[in-house]
Amino acid sequence: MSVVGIDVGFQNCYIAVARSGGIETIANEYSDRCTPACISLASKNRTIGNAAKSQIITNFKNTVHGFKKFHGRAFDDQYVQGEKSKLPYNLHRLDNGSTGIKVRYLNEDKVFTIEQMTAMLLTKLKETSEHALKKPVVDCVISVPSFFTDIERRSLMDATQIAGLNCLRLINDTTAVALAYGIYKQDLPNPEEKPRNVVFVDIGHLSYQVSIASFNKGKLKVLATAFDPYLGGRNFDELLVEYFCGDFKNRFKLNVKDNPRALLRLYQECEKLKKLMSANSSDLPLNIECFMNDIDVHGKMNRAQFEEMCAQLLMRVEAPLKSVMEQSKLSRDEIYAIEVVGGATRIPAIKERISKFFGKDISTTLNADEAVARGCALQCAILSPAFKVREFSITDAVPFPITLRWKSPTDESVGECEVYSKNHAAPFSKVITFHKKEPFDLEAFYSSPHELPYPDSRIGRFTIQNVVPQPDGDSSKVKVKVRVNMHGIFSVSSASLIEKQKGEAEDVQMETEPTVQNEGRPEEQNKMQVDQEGQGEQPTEEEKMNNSGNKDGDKQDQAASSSKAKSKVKSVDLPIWANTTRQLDQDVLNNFVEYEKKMIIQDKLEKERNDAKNAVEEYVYELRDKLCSIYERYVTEDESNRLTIMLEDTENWLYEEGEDQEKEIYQDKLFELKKFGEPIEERYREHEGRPRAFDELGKKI
Ligand code: ATP
Ligand code: K
Ligand code: MG
Repeated sequence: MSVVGIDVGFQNCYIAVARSGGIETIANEYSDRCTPACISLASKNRTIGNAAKSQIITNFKNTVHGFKKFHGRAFDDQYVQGEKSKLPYNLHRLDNGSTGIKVRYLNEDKVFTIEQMTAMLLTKLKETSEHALKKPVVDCVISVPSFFTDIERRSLMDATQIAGLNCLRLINDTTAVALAYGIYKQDLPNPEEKPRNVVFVDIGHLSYQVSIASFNKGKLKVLATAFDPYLGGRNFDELLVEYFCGDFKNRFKLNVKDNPRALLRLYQECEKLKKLMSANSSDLPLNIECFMNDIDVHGKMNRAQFEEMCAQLLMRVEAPLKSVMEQSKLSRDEIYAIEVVGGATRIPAIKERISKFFGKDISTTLNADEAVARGCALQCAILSPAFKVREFSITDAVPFPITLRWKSPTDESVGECEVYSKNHAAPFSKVITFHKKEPFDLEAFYSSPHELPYPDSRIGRFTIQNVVPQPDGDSSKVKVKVRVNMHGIFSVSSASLIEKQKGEAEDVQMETEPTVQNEGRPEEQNKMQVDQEGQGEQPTEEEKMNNSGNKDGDKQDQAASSSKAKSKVKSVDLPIWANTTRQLDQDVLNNFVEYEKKMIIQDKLEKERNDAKNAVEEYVYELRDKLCSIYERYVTEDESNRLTIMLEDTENWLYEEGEDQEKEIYQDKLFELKKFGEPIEERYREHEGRPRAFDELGKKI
């Protein structure tokens, strides 16, 4: 089993793996630990990561980046439409209304879903980890913004499947960071002591997330989360770009926005400038040669100017901090530390704002770029039976309250109840008891649409099927289990009908109000981290759905349990028909899995073909070089002339007819050349070897 953690960022992805020594962040084939979230589609293959990033300008229409937030979004979504005008590549409405990306691939127009795009990225990250671990990678833990809703999480899970990964957990970014912070701390308070409260801030390229977690020995509990989904490093780049577009228009009469290539270049240069300004407060230059219309442009900026320009953005730093503090009801002096990660927290003005809010210095003890991935790998190690790690229990928080509404086809009565309040512990299961005579619908939705960073509050509709009355015509007791699982995804996981047996109490009510029971975290029952907070295996607490239903519910449960002694209770599993919004059908998903495999093979073949071509080219240069140096003494003039002509022909061929051939053709070509080259090499080796052997011998004598 592989132990891999993947941070899929809006801009940057990181991988951490568990190896014998512990958790390690790994580098890709460019010796870079950061893999850009970028995919470039072309006529023969696709490139992903660093190689794709270098195509952003040259192949801008087919180089896809900045798509993470399209997960689960309709094409008509306001955010999608807003992005559409800014992106150099084309978005496309899919038949089911979701967002697709239209590119030229293998000389055809092709529309990919967002799940497919992220799967491509995951394929790359999977390969990188396989290369590092030298074995197949399937199991992993992947990070997700804490504010991602059900639909966005399901969409990301689909992507993991397309890439052939088994995602053991989608873990919230800030929770992964909290784990990376806590697991190695030796001095956490004992369980019975007051916990240590730490604030975690992650500001990336797109989003800003905050959480507060409380730590005791061996455990962490997320108390509250807050966010600004659209505040990140990108906003600062945009302001710089806006400024220089204006500046270049004034001084050079250039309309940068009309030229996608120039605009993309300006974005890259502005991002570099922004980073430089984090380390330097003096005037800094921005120079781009041959920017547009053969004009070289130059401008400058300093940190003070930049901060003034960004005042509006900087004002937004405070709100999420205020929100988590209010939710947690902690005072500022109860905060032990403020740990910041994410690239954009390197902006000095952002750090200042955070530090000012708390009235104390912030800590940067974690690796700002790698902490999320490391936390993911740690979570994966905890979940892996094959890996020994320190016991550590993680209780996350539900970011948005969830309500369940129920209704029967013939029944007028509609009821609803908030099953998960904001910041309720997660993962967590609950059992709800209904009294029904016929199948009924449960509708799950987020209770407060106004605080949801997503336009649709629906989660899904679940029909509890095969419900029948008891033989005596009474309602049946139906137990429905709902849960927020390891991924932060809601589901109605099972339902069962409790059959009344002979001798059972006769006093069962007709249609009483349902009752809710907390069931804890079944996923973790078999794991080492059994929770200490009363969410363990046993149902501990009973929540009442509705005031009016309280007493009846109680009475009835007592009646049922007291009658248990008299008769056995038989329970029958009921099928559930689930309709969750905008999730890929299984057969569609299967097709995507197959197509991804095809693309992987295509990329591999193309790589082999390219390698074969490069091998010919390299051999030509190498042999030509050696012919007039070390091989000179071992070839006749005639031989040398013939070979030189041959090499020249091959070189010309490579630029013309041989520019684009099958792998075998290149292999044949190389074979032909080697037929001439190798005997020379042989003679050279023999000769070179001889005097040395003689010397050695000489020494011995
Ligand atoms: P998200 O978390 O929003 O999905 P991400 O994880 O890809 O995005 P990060 O890698 O954490 O984002 O951060 C990238 C951002 O940090 C970019 O905007 C980048 O320009 C910015 N950044 C990196 N280094 C610096 C620096 N020294 N100064 C200012 N900004 C920086
Ligand atoms: K990242
Ligand atoms: Mg991030």
